[in-house]
Amino acid sequence: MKKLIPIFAVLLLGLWIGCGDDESANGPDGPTAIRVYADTTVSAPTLSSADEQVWASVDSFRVEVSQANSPKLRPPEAADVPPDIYVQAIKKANDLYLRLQWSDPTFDAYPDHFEVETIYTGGALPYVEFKSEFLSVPYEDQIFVMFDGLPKGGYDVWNWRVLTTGGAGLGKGYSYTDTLIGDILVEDTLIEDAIGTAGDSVAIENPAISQQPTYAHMDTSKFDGYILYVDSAVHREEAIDSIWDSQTQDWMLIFFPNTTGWDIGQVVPGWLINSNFASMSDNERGSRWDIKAVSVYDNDPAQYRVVLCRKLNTGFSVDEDIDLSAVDSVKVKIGIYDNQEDFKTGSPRRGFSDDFWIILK
Ligand SMILES: [Ca+2]
Ligand SMILES: [Ca+2]
Repeated sequence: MKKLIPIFAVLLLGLWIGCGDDESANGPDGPTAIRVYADTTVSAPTLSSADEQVWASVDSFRVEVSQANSPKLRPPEAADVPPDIYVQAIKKANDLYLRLQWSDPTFDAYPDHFEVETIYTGGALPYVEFKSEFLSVPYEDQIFVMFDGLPKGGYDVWNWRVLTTGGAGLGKGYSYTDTLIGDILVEDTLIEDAIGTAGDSVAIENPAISQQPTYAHMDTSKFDGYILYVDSAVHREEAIDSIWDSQTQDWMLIFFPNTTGWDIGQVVPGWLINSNFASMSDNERGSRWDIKAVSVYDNDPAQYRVVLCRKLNTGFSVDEDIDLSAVDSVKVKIGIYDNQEDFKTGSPRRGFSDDFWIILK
């Protein structure tokens, strides 16, 4: 009986693709359009992992990525971006789930960070001095999923970044409008969606004082993760231990720069991540943080797998969020950024996918 299940699933899918081909005027606009069919038959992902079993039975669609796609680089540069991205979609109840899979040779999750530069010993307590890497290193790995067709023109954008949104289990909402001459981008605006009642404190910069981090993980040198959660952080003026100094006959407070075990070059993250946002209500998160996310980075092969989920209709202003419950299909493109920041003019390490359609009904 078990063997019959995949066959049945394939038959069902075939029937359903057949239905999809009878698209109305609202649907795909040509024979070459890439169509990503949102599976409505499987159960809803729980977002416990980017590799949940439910995705194994959902068709994966290959979409090409190129620097030649709009918005183009300004001026044109040779792009070193993955040639493609694989897209899966599930529509369930009021939610759209996208699973995106693309190659990236480097896990870049340390935008703006601190590194151990000098370790002083010989005093009553050791002392570790850091240097900040706020300008010399670029940014982080990120993607932009752009839904074409906002009521006033432009795109509804889901932006996922490996640390400053993904660390909190979220993607960030924007709207984007562009002005093209021919197909060359001359002007554009990327505007953050409105915040909710909880504000915007998903990722807060770890303040640098004379290049020293204000916060480190409470495990100090033992911490080797890339996400420093607010709840696990300790302030540099917050004592984490004390020892009896027999010379001064007094207690000496120990702060994180006085702890042992640090290595030269060891990293302290430059951002504090608020882990509470993903469990907040819609109104607390607001339109800006209405996308939930779960991700994994694998080294072999080097690739990201990211699942994003947002309500088809968030109920927030239609100026900010496209209402996907009202359409049969939606035109989408995806920007892939390998450790890059600049959305508008781009760089050699960013490219956009071909346009493709997600078929929702
Ligand atoms: Ca990368
Ligand atoms: Ca939004």
